[in-house]
Amino acid sequence: MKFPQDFKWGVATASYQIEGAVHEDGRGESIWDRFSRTPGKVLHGHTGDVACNHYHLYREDVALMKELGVNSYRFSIAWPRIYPTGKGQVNQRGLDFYKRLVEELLNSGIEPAATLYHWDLPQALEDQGGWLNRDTARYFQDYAQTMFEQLGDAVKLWITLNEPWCSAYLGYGNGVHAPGKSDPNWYLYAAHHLLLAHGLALQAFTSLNLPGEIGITLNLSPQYPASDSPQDREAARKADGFQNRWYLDPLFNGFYPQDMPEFLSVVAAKIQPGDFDLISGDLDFLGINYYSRGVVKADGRGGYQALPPAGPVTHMGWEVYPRGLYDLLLRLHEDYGPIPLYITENGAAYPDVLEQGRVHDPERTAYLEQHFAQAARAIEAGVPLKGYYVWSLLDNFEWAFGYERRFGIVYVDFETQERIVKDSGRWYQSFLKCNSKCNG
Ligand code: IFM
Repeated sequence: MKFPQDFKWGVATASYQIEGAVHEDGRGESIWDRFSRTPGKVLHGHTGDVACNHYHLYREDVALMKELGVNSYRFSIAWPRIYPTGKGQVNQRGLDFYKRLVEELLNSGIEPAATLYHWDLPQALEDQGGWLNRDTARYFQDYAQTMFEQLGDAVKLWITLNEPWCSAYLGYGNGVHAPGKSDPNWYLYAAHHLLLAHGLALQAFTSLNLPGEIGITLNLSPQYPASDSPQDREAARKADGFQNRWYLDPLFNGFYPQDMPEFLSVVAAKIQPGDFDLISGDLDFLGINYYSRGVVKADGRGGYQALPPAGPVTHMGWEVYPRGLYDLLLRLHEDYGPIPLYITENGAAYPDVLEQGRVHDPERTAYLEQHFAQAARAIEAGVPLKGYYVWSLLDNFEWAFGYERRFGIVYVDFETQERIVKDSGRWYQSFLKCNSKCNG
């Protein structure tokens, strides 16, 4: 596998999934604190109260990254640590945590890549409507501006939002995620305000003339027709519109997909003049979270139906389909490029067990190796792929599944907080060593 010399190889995490320390140093309540404490919302009633205790163990975790040999680390900043109620007075102690983390990374030769929003909205803003309220986008711009001013010299890679589809659809469309609201119209309103928040953050970044780069991360999944019939192809087009184009088109073209009239008529109520100029502001890169594909067929009523996975699946029930990554990268390059691309997440959950101090996870190693190979093929085909972040460094709080789904290349014993590098982590380590020898 050939990768460019300056390729970023990293691991990724997110604040609520690993930090714990939810009551410390003035952090405010987030929607995930509230949601995870609501009975029946998270498997086994798990919460992020302690998670991986990364807030206290971040030095050890950075040392682990150094040992693995990654050159970049994608983490997210918890908005309620910076602004406990989402706005107003900055909480210096919260800010200091990220300054310490960034310093530790830089001293270890690891480049920080910061995501501003990975789903932990301050609960106080949710109490005023959350992402259904247009003002939230303005508060996000203020928070983003604070972070750019405070960390803009040290952090050179910024991601505004992680997976707005999830925040909007799972949070406001079907209620599986915080804040647990469910209404199809609310989904579209929330998505529009999230995109607007992204655009406003981009505007703040540009106005500061900072040295770094800024982008957004989308969870993208190629949608294949179950057959070659015109009906199934049309079904795949619709699924692609819902999953992918509803975000890609406004970001790159400045308008929502015109072939989705039923969505357009709903969202129209929330669009104001100038919104698309902000949303389609110049991106330095696009971040892609790729886990699996979809295969769909026509449902006979003008809609589509997803087929069950045809191949092997991970513990999440997601089909392992490495070829989908190649197809996706080429498609993005053709339809929306040229734009530098990063794989900001890719990885797999398996029901790992600790046996005599080791975790043998050959499926995860195979998953990563096969996906790396598809990324290398895409680069060979001319796609400007600049980096790859494995999800995740640590086993962590997998949202509605609590701690039951393990994505880490490092095993976490949640009783003792001991970290044990899995076989897949060792494999990644030797891949990186070999890669820097062969391509460095
Ligand atoms: O754990 C999540 C992450 O927070 C966002 N992307 C998908 C991962 C696995 O579900």
